[in-house]
Amino acid sequence: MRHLTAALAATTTLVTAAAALTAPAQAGTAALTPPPSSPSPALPSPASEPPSSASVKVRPGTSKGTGALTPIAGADRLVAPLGVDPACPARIDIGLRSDAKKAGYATAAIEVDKPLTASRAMLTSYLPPGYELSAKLLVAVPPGTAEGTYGLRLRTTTKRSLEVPVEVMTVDRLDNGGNFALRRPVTASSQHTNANYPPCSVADGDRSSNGWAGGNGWNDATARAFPDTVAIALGGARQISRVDLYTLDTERYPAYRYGVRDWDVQAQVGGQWQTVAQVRGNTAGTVRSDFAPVTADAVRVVALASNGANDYTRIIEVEVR
Ligand SMILES: [Ca+2]
Repeated sequence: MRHLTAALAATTTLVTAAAALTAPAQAGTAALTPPPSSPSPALPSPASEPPSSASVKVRPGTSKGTGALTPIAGADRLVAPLGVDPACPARIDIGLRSDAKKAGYATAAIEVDKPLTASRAMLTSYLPPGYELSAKLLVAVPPGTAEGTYGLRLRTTTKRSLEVPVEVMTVDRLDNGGNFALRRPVTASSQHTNANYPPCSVADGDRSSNGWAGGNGWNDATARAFPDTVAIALGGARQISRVDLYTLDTERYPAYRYGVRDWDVQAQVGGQWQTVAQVRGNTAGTVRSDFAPVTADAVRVVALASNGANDYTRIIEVEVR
């Protein structure tokens, strides 16, 4: 069964990678995403796009001609917090670089120490010399996993391997950089039927809109109906005076059309929500709100209006200091 699953995964990957390589003038990192289309009210919501976490990207380069196939990772370690919403697992970019003389199939097996689980068991594609292949890998930490360091390994068919330590720790032990919201529990007024927009993604530590439709931002479920709310528990009473909101903002989906326009920032003080900041008429991707310090155990964003025709609330990240 395991063999069959791997074979199926490999087939799917080959098809997508082959499509990427034949796309004209699209050999860059965005090869697998559709070409940008001009923004118009008729555009479907980005919420209808497939998850980018499932895609494999191919990047051109120059082969050193050594014949080697080298496993690569986007970071030298991965921190995987314990007890977080399973809809927002730890993520890392993994890939393969080919220094072959000729094009061929590049394959790596992906192994992770139990009880952790990885979203794919294999990475494979037809790869020209000098090209790099990359994909997002999700690493899940089951409840009850002991804290500590676990191994994540990429093994190629040419016997090269790369080990990335996965550090499992409680949220309280994370280096949050002063952001009290990081990896804390998130609740939202609604959740899109597409599972790629989970509320927990607004506190996953990833501010980049490039992860949109890949599990890195919240899209509510009630188009043209406001308010929409997303609340983050802070893990205890914290003195706070600043909230940074990152709304959807990419070249294809700019904030002035797809981002949140009007919202209130509220802090829960002594069990009561109080408005500490208001933003109106926003067209930017990032907005910082400073306010007089309050001691709060939760923060919520009350979205009142969005820019653009689809009128969803789309939030990539909320940071609280
Ligand atoms: Ca995020």
